[in-house]
Amino acid sequence: MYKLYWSKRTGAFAAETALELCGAAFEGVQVDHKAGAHREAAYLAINPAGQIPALALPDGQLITESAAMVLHLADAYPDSGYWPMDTAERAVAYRWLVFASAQLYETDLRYSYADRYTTAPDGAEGVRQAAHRHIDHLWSIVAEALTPGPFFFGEELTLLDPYVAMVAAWHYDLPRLCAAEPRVHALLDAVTAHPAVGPIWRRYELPMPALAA
Ligand SMILES: N[C@@H](CCC(=O)N[C@@H](CS)C(=O)NCC(=O)O)C(=O)O
Repeated sequence: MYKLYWSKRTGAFAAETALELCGAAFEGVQVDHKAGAHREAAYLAINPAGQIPALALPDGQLITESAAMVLHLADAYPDSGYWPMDTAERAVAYRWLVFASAQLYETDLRYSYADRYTTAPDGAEGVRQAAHRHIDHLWSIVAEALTPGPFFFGEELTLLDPYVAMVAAWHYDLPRLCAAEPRVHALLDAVTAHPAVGPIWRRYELPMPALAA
């Protein structure tokens, strides 16, 4: 059985959604993020980067990085129906999953933890504003790929969609993102309305796009 180290509103949502959609047996271990449990020695032994999520595989191997978890589950459950079978379509799915992890998620970290990205005593606000500007540019790139939508592969939900929707939900001004990028709004609506994904979304207390409109 898998063991997912998770906390509400974190990237663990993407891993848990992938576990559920693939039908993988798992147990969750809640890490008290707000209380700083992710910086304590017990958790640093699991993920030395002090970040959530972490995933223990059924053989005990620990992995970190939310995108790696999604790719592992796509690989371990090839018949789930939630990852493209076609090589060319997989290339597209890899592209946007890595874009979400390396660009969108990382830019979100720049405005969420701006003080980590500067040594200037008054530098954090500038880092935050630059990250806001950059993420809006990145979302305009994603919106082009969501054609016709609502998902990356039309009407077919893949493990990619909840991942990207999760990062959208962390936007510094979600109503503004939804207004500026209707296709991203449509992705959020479709992901949160999905019968298997919506309940996980609500349990992780991610904001509802309808409230943002
Ligand atoms: N690249 C990592 C990023 C993980 C990450 O930054 N998680 C955040 C929560 S969404 C976290 O643990 N932040 C706590 C901290 O950095 O102090 C991944 O995709 O798993």
